[in-house]
Amino acid sequence: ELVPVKRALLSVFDKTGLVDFARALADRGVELVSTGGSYKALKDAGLQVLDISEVTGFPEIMDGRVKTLHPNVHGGLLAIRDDADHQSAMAEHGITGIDLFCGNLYPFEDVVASGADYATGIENIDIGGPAMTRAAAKNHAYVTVVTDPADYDAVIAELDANGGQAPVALRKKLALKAFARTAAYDAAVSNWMADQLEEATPAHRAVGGALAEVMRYGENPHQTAGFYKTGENRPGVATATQLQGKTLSYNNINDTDAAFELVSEFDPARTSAVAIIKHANPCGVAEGASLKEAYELALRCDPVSAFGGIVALNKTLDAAAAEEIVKIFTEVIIAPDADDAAREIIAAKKNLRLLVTGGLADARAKGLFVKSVAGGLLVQSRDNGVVDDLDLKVVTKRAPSEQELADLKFAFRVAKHVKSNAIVYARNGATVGVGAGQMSRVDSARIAARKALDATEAAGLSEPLTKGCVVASDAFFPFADGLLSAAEAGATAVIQPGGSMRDDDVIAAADEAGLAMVLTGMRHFRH
Ligand code: 93A
Repeated sequence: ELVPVKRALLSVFDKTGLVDFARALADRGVELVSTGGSYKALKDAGLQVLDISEVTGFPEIMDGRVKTLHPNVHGGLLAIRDDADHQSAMAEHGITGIDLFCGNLYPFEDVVASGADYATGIENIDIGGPAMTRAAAKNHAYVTVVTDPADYDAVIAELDANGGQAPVALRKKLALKAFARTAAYDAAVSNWMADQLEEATPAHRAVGGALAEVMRYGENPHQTAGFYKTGENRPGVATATQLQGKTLSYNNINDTDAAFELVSEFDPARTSAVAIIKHANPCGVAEGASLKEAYELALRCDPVSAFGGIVALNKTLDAAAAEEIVKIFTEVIIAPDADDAAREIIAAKKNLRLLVTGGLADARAKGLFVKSVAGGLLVQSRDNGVVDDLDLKVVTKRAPSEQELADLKFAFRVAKHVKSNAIVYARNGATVGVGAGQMSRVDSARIAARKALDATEAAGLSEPLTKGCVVASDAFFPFADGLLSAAEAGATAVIQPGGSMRDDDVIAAADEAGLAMVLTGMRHFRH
């Protein structure tokens, strides 16, 4: 159950805490072995340490590509200590057992996220590190593998609590963490390689990731759940830093992702934008001259649903917006960053989670979307279609005005993120009614109109918010009815993919109602 730790091999890229950890090991009589840069750091700190080349009897070659890939290293990590054959192999070849491996890898994910070129990406694929990590993790019956500086103190504490020996529970737990790390690392390498290929398809990509967190429960309390991270270093809910608040639940993560992906569609150089999400659907999205204004307009769309929602912003959260947001109960705020004044305002709400991502998601990024079905996984490429890139065709007698066109694009951008059937009413860069997730498009249109009336009433306006609004549909109108119900509500312009057998009828009905209609040629189903 307990194994002594006599020799440790340390080979880390991230040298955080290395010297203190190594010193603590040395103080407990552990012999230290280390590689190039790590060796130097330890030597400089005055520790007694053996260079890896003295273990391998081989110099570091090929710019460091081969420094630890040697039987003396891997034999020392993999030997079954109480197996006679393994013992004699060690004796015959002069292999000394390595009882603790401390390593972290070349920062491949960070390097490719910073836009490194192909050759730099390739050079940052660590080979020796994962090999040692996996060897040590496989042989956790005898070896302790430490892959995270955050665990250094706990490892020393465990050794002290067990007379300098490593307990089996610790070794197992750390081995699991080590395999999760190498799995995520290889997934990141695989996904980056796939991104480099023009024709990347799911077949080229690593599906899945490493378990990063076990959650209290899933979508419902009787379901178990975990958060798996692919290791892709893109701004979003999986890589965000949580500055405060309770831990995120399964539903929080799902909704926060939907919120941030949506708000990331709005270029911060052009506009301030806010999305409020409930149950993965937007209940209000708006652009504004400031985040505060955008938030107020987004909230106006459906103030009842916004209660307990998720708020995503496309720019650094400022105090003015923060002050508005904390006025009602909100579960999560996610933004590229938050300034000090805003952080202070949010800090007064202890439970409110604040996440910062360091940037926006790239709406055009390739990626995978995975969904499970009984006995299988459905995998498709991410919906990275952006309305700005589409060839919009005016099909009605009347062309949309400039303001209508801006609103049409806005509405279609939002509709992409609404569960099908999606109908979005928008006016002056703000949603005024969202119809989501209905089995018939005409029902979604009616619900959107109904919600716009509610919002009008809640805002105490005399003129309906739908007057002069535009309408977006995520897929074609199969009949004119949905479109006419939108016109009846006050819409003057329509954006939809087109492609129905009855497009001609729908266009004729639009003309008759004096609507301007634009076809995108791209559908945004989201089921
Ligand atoms: O280039 S490698 O794949 N070849 C190796 O043999 C090797 N051994 C350790 N990279 C290798 N490493 C990595 O070097 C470790 O995973 C760690 O990230 C880094 C430590 O190097 P140094 O101690 O010289 O700073």
